Amino acid sequence: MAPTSSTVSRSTAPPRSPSPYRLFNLDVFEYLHESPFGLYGSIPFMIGHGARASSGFFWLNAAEMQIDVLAPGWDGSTTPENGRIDTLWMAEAGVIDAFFFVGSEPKDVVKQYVSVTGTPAMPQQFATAYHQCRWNYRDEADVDGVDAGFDEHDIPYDVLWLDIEHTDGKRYFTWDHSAFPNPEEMQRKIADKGRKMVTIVDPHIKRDSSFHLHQEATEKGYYVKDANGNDYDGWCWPGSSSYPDMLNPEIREWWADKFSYESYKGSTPTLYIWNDMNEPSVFNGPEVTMPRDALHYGDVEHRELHNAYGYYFHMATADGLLKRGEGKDRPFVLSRAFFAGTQRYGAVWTGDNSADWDHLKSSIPMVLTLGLTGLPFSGADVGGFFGNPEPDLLVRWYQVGAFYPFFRGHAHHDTKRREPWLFGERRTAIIREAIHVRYSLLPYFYTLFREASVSGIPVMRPLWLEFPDDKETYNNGEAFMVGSSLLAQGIYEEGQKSVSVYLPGKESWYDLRNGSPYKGSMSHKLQVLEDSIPSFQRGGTIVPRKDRFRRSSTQMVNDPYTLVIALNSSNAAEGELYVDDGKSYDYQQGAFIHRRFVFADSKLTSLNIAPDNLGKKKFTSDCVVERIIILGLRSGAKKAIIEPGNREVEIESGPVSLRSGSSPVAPTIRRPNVRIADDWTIRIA
Ligand code: NBV
Repeated sequence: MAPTSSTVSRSTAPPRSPSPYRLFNLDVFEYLHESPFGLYGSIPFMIGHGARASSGFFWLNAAEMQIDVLAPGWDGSTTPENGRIDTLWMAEAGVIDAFFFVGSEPKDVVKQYVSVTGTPAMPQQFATAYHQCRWNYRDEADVDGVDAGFDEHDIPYDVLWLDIEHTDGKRYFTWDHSAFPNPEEMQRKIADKGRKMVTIVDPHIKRDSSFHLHQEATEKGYYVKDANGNDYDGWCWPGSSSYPDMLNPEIREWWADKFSYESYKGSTPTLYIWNDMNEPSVFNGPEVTMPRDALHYGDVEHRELHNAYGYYFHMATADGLLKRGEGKDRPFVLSRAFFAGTQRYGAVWTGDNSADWDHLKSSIPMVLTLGLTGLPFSGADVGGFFGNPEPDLLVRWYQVGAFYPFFRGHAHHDTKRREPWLFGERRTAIIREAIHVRYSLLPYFYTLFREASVSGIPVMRPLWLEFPDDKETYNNGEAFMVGSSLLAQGIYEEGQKSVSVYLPGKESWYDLRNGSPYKGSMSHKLQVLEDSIPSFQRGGTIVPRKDRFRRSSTQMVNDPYTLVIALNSSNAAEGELYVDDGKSYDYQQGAFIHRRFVFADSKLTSLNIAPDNLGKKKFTSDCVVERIIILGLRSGAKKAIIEPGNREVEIESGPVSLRSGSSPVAPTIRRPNVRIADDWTIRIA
C-alpha cells in the first residue's frame, strides 16, 4: 500500500523524504516549494491508498510532530515489492488520541475523517468568486482606482482586500485616518456594485497603554503568559506585542465581540476578515514563534497546543462575524495558520509563495493535499507573493488560479503593481478570459462547495480520488479534477510548446473551449495555447454554468443558466445544481434548490433531490435555463419537446463557450426557458 497523501507533504504522493515531515506551524520566510519542514499549518492525518483498499490515520495532537516515511523494507520484514510503506510518528507532548479509518476507496476515508473533525463551512457565494489583494492598497483613492479599473477593463471581481497598512500603526480594528478617512463610505461604494471588502486582523496586540484593546486585555488578564507568569511580550509588526490566549473560551468570546459594529468602528456588514501571522508569528521568538514554555489558560504550556493556536484564533474571529450578523450571515475569514478542524471556520491559503514557475507548480499538490485533509476552501496567491512574476507566468497563474477553490491575486509591497490590466491588451484579454471561466463556472463551484460541506469531499481533487483504480493517476500532481466532472492541467514552464495530458477512465473527455472529444485512458500530447490551459469535461457529466458576465457574482444572481451535457459512450450524462440565497443559514432549514439532471434515452430530466424533511424555510428562484449544449450528440435532431406543456424548441448550432471572438459550435437547445426550481423533461425529437 502506498501512502498517497498527507498534509505533511506538498505532494499527493509523498516520496520518502530524507528527513521526517515536520508538523510545527511556522512563519517561514520565502519557503521552499518542496520541503518536509514545518509551514503555517499542520494536520496530523495520513491517507493510504492502494489497489485493494484505502485507509487513514489521524492523531489528534496539537504539539510539534514529526512523521518519518520509512524506506520500504527498512526493518527487513517487508520488501519494496510487497508495496508496504511504514511511517513513524513522534510528538513532543500530548496524549495518544488516534483514529484509524478504513474504506474501499479514498473518498470513504476522507468522509470518515471529516465526520471526526467537522464538516466544512458552506461559504457565501461571493467568497467563491475572484478576490483582489495587495500589500497594500494605499488609500481610498487607490481603492477607488482599482475598483474602477476592473470595470473599465470589463473584468469581474468580488472582493477588495486591505493589508496591515490600512490600520493606525498596526493596531487592528483601527484605520489610518489620513489614508482611510471614510472607511464606511468606501465600503458602501464598493458594496453598491455588489462587492465586498476584507481587512486584516492579526493576533499580536500592540502594547500601547493608550490602545483600548491592549488596556482591556491587560486589565482582564487575557494575554498568554511567559514562563514567569507575566504577560508574554514578543516583537511583531506593531513592535512590542502581546497575544490573546485563544485557548480560553471566555477570551474567544471577548475577541468575537470586538467585531461588533459598535466596537469595530468603520466596519460595515460588507466587511470581512483576514487572519494572518496566527502560527503565531513572533519576530524575536524561537523559530519566529512563541516559546514552548509560554503559559495558557489552565497552565497549559504552549508546546502542548502550538499547532492549534491559529485554529482557535480563526474560530474566535469567525464567531465574531457570526455574532455581528446576529447569526444570520455566513462569516468569511481567511486564515494562514490551520489545524485539523479549521474547515469549520473558513478558508486558508498557502501563504507567502514566490513568483516563480516552481511555486506555481507546487501550488497544485498543496491545494490538493489541503482538500484531502478536510480543507476544501484553499488557494495560493495568484502571481506569487514575493517577487515580480514575468507577465507570462502571471497569465498562467490566473489560468490555474481560476480553478483553485479560493481564487485571489496578492503581492508583497515591494513588487510592482500587477492588477490584471497592466501587461498590455493581449494579456489583459487572456486574464479576463481566465476570470470569466471562473465566473461562468460559479454555479458548478457552489454546488461542489455544498457537496464538500455535507461530505468533506474536496472541491479540487487529485485524479486518483475520482479514479482510485487507475494507477496511472497516483503520481500525477500536475493535473487535477474540479469536482468529478472537470479536469485541468496547468502549464508550469515558460514558453512550453506542448504538454502531455493523461485523461483517465474509459469515457471520452471534451475540451472545455471547443468541445473536441478526446479518448479516455490515455495520454494526449497537446499543443500548448497561449490563451488557456488544457481543461476538459468528462463524458457522462452535466455542468451548470452562467455565461453572462457582470461586474460581480452578486449581479449574476438572477441570470439564466447554461447546462453543458457531455455524453458518455451510452449517450447518457448526469449532473447536479445546488442553489440557495448565497449568504444566510436558511439552507439549514431547507431553503435551497437541489436538482439532479439526468440525460438518458434522448431525454433530459430535472429531478428534485432536496430531502423534504429539512425544515420550514423555502427558497425558490425564477432563474431559467437559457441554453443546453450537448457535446457528443450524434443524431441530427432539430427539435426538442419540453414537458409539461408539450412545447417545441429548436436545436441549433451554438457556441461551446462564450469566448470573445468566434467559438466552435455544438448542438444547442436554445431558450428552453425551463425554471431551475421546477420538474421538467426535454426530449430530443
Ligand atoms: O500582512 C503582510 C503580509 C501579507 O501580505 C501576507 O499575505 C502574509 O502571508 N504578511 C504575511 C506579513 C509579512 C510577510 C513578509
